[in-house]
Amino acid sequence: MTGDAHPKRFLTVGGAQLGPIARSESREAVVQRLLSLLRQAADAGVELLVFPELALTTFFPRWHLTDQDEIDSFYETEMPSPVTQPLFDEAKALGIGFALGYAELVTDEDGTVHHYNSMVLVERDGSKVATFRKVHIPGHETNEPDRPFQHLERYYFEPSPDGFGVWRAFGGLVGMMICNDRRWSETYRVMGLQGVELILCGYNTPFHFSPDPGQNPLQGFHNHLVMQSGAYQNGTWVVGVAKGGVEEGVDSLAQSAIIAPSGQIMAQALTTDDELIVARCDLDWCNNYKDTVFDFDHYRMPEYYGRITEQRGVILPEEG
Ligand code: ING
Repeated sequence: MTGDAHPKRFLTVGGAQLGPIARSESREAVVQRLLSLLRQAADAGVELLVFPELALTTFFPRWHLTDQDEIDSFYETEMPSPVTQPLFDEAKALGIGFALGYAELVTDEDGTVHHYNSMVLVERDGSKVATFRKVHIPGHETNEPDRPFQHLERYYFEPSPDGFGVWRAFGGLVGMMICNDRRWSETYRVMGLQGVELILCGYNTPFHFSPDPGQNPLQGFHNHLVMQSGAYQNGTWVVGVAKGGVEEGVDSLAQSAIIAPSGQIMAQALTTDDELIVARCDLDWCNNYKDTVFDFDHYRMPEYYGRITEQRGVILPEEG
């Protein structure tokens, strides 16, 4: 048979899972770990490598810090900076694109300072595709000393001003989400309605969930449940990459995974440390779902979905 008139769009994707980053660990030392994973990825033929959320420092929202200089020390004011430039340089030299989660401090034109939980996407030629900012900010706003550790993301970060985008890159349609975003079905659908074929996600997920510790043993199940369902219901690949292990005394979920549009897990981390996972992603496989069971234009009924955008919380039915 002659060559296929429409060659399949394969993209070899890597997840660069990180083990713990100590509070005292320098960015230089962390960048060396990222470079090691990048080189492993190059040897494995990876074209796009995904790093976790807040991949340059320890997960500092676990503490209630009050010294502004110390707080600001966890944010990046430029990306790349002299410290992260080596990662950008080596990735470009190797022809590997990457997504990197970091705490972003940005000052806008009128001098307002913003603090975002961000992820930058860089193409294989070293060009910046986009910077995504986390939309769903979990945890709490003020110190709760009764907790074994804090989860003060709502004290340290403001939500994205942009929402969820999808970009033409890596020969396909690529979107991003960060950690808690992955738990909300709207995250996937908003990108699904833009035709997304590959969603990149980083996460830091402590096993202990103070509001309901009964969920603790289910963290791994919930992690894969939401990403597998989001992938299947929108016919997209999903790459979820952890910073896991016991970081500053807090045991955090690893189990990074690369998930196919069918919802099947194609690759999964075995350890709770720095570990590369790889999958050869057939981006055209997305259409097996987008053109059939989830043919949105043919089957969706948005006339009945109004509550999803009109309401934030629950409105109960009238009392009988
Ligand atoms: N971490 C957690 C996450 O969504 C969390 C917060 C944990 C929420 C467990 C609910 C249950 O995975 C971040 N960084 O969002």
